Amino acid sequence: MMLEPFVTHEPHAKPDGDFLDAVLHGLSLPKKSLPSRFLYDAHGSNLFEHITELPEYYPTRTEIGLLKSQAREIGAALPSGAVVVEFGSGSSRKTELLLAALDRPAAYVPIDISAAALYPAARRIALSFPDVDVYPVLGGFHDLERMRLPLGDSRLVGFFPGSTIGNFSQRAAVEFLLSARRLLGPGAVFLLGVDLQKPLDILLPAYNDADGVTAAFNLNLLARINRDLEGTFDLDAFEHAAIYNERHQRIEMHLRSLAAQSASVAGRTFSFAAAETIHTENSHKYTPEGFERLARDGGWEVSQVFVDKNRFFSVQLLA
Ligand code: AVJ
Repeated sequence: MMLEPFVTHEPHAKPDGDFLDAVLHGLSLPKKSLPSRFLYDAHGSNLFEHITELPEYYPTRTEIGLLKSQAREIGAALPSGAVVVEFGSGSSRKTELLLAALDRPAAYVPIDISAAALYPAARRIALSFPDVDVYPVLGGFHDLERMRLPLGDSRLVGFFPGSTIGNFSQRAAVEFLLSARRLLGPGAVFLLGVDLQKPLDILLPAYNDADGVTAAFNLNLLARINRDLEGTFDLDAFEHAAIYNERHQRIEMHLRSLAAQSASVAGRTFSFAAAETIHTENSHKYTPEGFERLARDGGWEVSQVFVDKNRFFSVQLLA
């Protein structure tokens, strides 16, 4: 379709200049950790796409199943002529399902930090939904505060699928919800994918798949450090570990050192004891009550919850 409706905003997004700072900082902490957003370089994003197709990884297919099978109910709960604002839109794969469920959606505002993901996906949506105006916005979650939507409308529908909110700490999740509230305004609603607590025999294999794709995804972070930051990590000397932290009700991904060793990054050396880990990701699992509290702390009220028949995953409508 035409590119006329595309409005490109000044990119607030920092390039990967902060990768080095984050790695030097994270490896200097008494408990080593690295921010999970760095897992998603081009190679990591491909590996994650592969993860979403694994038999053990239930979240993506369950959420897509929900958006399809309950499309009528979801559509009925949302305003007609909606303006959909998606946070971290990536490939916008689930967006088509939401737009198809809505009554005459007016506009789509995908927000993503990766221009390479944002613009092709925005163009694809514009082509498949000729009546929807598409306004891609290049930016990250930290830019939300400074963003201004060019729409000033009361039919705003925020969209944040994938249970990405589960990767945030409690505090970051509350701050994100408050920012989204400020950006979208008091009349808006917000549709989020939220992963639910479930037995460990389902949960653990989802993050420890038999083919080792999740292991490759996790270890790619060290490969990326070697590639981009003159790192000297021996990839065979670390293993992927995913554990359930009962106290924090979350899956944690770690990279565990198989021996006492050291590795350097941009000329700085870090030592690792045998079995010491680098914490690389959290994926919180919620109870409906727990998420309700979180939403309230973030300035929203849960108005409707859509779940699959196994109660593995939820799509939550906040108002
Ligand atoms: C895309 C961040 C929601 O936490 O389940 C998948 C990322 N990490 N396997 C998740 C992930 C390991 C995924 N999120």
